[in-house]
Amino acid sequence: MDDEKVLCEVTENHLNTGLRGIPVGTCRTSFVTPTEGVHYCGYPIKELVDFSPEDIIYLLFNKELPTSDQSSAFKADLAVRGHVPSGLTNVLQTLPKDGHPMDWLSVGIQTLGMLETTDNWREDSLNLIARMPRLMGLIFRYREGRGEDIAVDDTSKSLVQRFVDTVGVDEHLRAKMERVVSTYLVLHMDHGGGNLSTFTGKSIASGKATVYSAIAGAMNALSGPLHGRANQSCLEFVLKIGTSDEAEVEQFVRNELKEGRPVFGFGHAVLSVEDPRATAQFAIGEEICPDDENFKVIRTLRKVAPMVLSENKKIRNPNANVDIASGALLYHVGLTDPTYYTTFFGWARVAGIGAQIVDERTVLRSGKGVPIYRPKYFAEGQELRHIE
Ligand code: HAX
Repeated sequence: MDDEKVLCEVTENHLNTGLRGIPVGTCRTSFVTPTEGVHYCGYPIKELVDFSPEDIIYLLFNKELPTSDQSSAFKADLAVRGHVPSGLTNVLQTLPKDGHPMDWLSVGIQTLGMLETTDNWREDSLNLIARMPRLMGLIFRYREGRGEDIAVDDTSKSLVQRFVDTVGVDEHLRAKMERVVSTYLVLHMDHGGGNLSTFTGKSIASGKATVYSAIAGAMNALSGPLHGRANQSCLEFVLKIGTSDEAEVEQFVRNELKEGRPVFGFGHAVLSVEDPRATAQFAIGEEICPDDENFKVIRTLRKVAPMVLSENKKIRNPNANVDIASGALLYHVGLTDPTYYTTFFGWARVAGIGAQIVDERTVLRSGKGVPIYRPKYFAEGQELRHIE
């Protein structure tokens, strides 16, 4: 006990600060550094951009990249697991069409759990990952009243192809949509252990609720405007700007700041440079849609906003973050309703959160698992009382 390393002196000032900076555990899947951003199992994200989502899921679960044979076998395994039980559609067709897609996602995941749970952490995580593309596509179809005309499952296809088949796409956009969604998934799969949705998911799982309940809860956490919904706000912000003229964009940014509103797509809690995930998405945009109107807006924003933001010394990082470009790319490939964007974030995170749940439940503490979460709260504004 005596030579145990002190990681953090907890003082009164730490109370009611959302556990900020308080060490709570270890994470085996990813970490974030100020200069290279997120790393998955040690690899900086910029080195992983061109891998398939399946290979990155393999990495998060096995802590090493697959060989070519392992990659094929894992893809085939996920494809076989991909069939969703038919009861799912009965539930989806009863949901309110104007409900937020994140609420549909959470209900969809919870429903999948009610229809089939194995109570094996890894099996359930992989089954859910395999069923996400179909669930995602069905959410679009049922929410938009296109439920009847649903493409059939083809178990030989990739995760992204199954989503694209289900949601439906103009054939001329198919290849671009597959590329954009595939990269989106890879870039968003994991982001350390302490972000709100991941922490929520692990916390629910620590009470031995099912993977489905834990991840449905994580999706609810992700749906907040301070967390995952920033990517929806970001594209709405880009649409509001509506010009790529440098002077007009600069004026717009200055005005947003003057009005006390955030300049979406810029700034980061950990990074001190442009997020490599933004850099990767800008590179794809320059390749597939350099003349797209929204892309032109974000290209100008990327040039102008850091200049304006850096005039304010309290802003630690004035550079582009991950949310700046994803909306413009999704919009370009035909996914034009920003209210869906956080569901893609959620879809990606199912892999990272699932892998972290498996680690916390079956690997950490020599396989015993992390006990049920129970941080300490002090009483405030309460005295000891008795009924007279
Ligand atoms: N626009 C306006 N103000 C900003 C800003 C921005 N882009 N970035 C930072 N600030 C402000 C902060 O609100 C904070 O103000 P107060 O002192 O009044 O609270 C001050 O500058 C210092 O902030 P910081 O220390 O540089 O950064 P934080 O860790 O507090 O915040 C945020 C990081 C990402 C929340 C912040 O940069 C922001 O609000 N950005 C705009 C919204 C956005 O793009 N969100 C998506 C984040 C994506 C992400 O992190 N993914 O992982």
